[in-house]
Amino acid sequence: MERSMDRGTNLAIENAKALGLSTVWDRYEAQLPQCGFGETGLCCRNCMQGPCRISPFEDGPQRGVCGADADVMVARGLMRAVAAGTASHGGHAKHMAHTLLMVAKGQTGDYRITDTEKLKAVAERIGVEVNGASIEDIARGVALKALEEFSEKDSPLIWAGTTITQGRIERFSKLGVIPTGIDSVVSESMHRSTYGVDADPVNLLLGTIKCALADYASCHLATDLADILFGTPSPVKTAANLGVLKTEAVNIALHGHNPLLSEMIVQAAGSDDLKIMAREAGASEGINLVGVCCTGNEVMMRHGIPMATSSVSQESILLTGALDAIVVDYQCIMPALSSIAECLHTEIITTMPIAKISGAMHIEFDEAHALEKAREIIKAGIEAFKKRDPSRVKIPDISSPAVVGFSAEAIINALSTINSEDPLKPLIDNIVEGNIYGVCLFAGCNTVKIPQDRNYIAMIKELAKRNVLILATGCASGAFARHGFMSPEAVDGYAGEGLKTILKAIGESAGLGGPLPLVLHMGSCVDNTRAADVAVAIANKLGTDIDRLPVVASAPEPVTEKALAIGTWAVAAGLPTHVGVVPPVTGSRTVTEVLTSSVKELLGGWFIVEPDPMKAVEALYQALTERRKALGLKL
Ligand code: BF8
Repeated sequence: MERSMDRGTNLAIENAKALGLSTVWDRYEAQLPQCGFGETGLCCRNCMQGPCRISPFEDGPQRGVCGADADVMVARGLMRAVAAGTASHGGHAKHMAHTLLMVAKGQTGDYRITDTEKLKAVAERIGVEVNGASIEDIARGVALKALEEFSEKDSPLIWAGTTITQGRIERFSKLGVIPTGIDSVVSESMHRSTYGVDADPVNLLLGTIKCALADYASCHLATDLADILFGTPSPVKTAANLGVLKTEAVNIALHGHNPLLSEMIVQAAGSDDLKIMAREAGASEGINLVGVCCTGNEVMMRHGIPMATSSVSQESILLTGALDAIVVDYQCIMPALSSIAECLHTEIITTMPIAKISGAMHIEFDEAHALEKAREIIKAGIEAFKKRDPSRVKIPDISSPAVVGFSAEAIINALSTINSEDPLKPLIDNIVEGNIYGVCLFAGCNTVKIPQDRNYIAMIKELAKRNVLILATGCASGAFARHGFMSPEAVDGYAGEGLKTILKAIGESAGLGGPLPLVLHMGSCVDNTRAADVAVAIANKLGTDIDRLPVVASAPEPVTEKALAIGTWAVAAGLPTHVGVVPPVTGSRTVTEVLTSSVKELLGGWFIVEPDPMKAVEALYQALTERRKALGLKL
């Protein structure tokens, strides 16, 4: 099977072969055929009487040792996956909240409140007194409220309750799925899915939705606090693909998720003494930072740091032989990086006590001395540069220009240049008229199970041609950026006439000197909530709910438990949500039926499971058409 649609990645794979190194694709092939029980969710290791497997054939065992049937087994497995995803986003959000509190208390001099307007807006939204209060007091109030979100309270999560429509709140209340604590719902999910607790698949699925709503709150919280600390993104020009590495520079990749680390490295890399140190080491172009995965998205949209690669192809950046250090925090970091680095000069630098990798250098990050730690990391990169073997350097000369950084605020700002009184009006009018047939949010990862980027490329070409406005986050952004879809130039090549006209009109009126890019980059995976904010604003303005809007979501190449959590809250938010890889649920007819069909009655959204990208486009387009018809919009 073809491994990637990306030339840069394929060249790096060839380098791996030449060096006798294996990559994610080789390891995947070594695993084939993968276990059919695991693939369908029919394997349980929740107790030591197992592992149990349920036979897909009638004459085999239909229950595990405890008596759990296929439905219970699959529903419990899904709940645990969503809980793991929620724990990850929750951990990220909590880390931000602790740091904001440190800033408010003056316990760290390296972070500061960058966006005071956003701080005040969030404070007002969540009920923290703003009038007459100092910035530090407001920050303290916001941080404390944020930290309260994690344990069990007697009221709904504020970051969910204050950011969604009234209609959603009513639906969720009716179903009893409103979460009252982020960590507590993760803990509840682990409890109810353990041996001998919840054995009703539908009840388990409702619990899974409750957990996913806590995931939504964590993501929103993480985004809000990142904007407060580091600034709300606005459009910035950058580039993507392996060609952003430089032969004559110390190349340091920022990989992982939380901008608390990557922002400090960006700041430290600007210091003159470190730049001089890099030059003295022989790097005439100084220090070159590049991004990988979601923290790459964070620094790309705030500083224009180029994106080298993402998720499934993360090894490729080492295989160029030109990467001197890769600094990581947590999530989506392949342990394999360390074995590749063993054969090259690259320093893998772990920074978090919960995320060490054998063989890697560990420089423990500490928010109280963040800049000092960041400088230490950069110095380690400079030292590694000295060991680089120039004969091994093979940087593919491939990169695409991109314009990124479309936060909800940036979109509203751009729209307000057309109508300052009522910024959403031009967007809504164009949706009504059909210039924009609908909106599709692309999110999620790249998977080894699909030639990298294949689904993204196929789907965007078709949807853009049909005038669907495309938003993207996470590794979906990486895919589009690599292939040039995040550039204004792509508009002429791929957008349908209606979409082209509106992207040009907004881009020019907003002073971008050309159209908006074909894909609006909204950030990292936690930033999926930025897209939700836009949908909520439109729904509220129209006095309707999200499940009636012509808005859909797609994760065409999903991988992680986090992606499952996000997909589940997208469905709960009312969005028809496509996944291009079959999740491990097909062993249960009940679970599959609920998620792909009957959940529609309850929440308005549903999962569209479709590995074929063109069929997925048809299904999403049909969902948009149904909603346009129901609203009486032009077809
Ligand atoms: O949180 S898209 S592979 S990097 S999980 Fe991971 Fe998937 Fe990429 Fe960001 Ni999101």
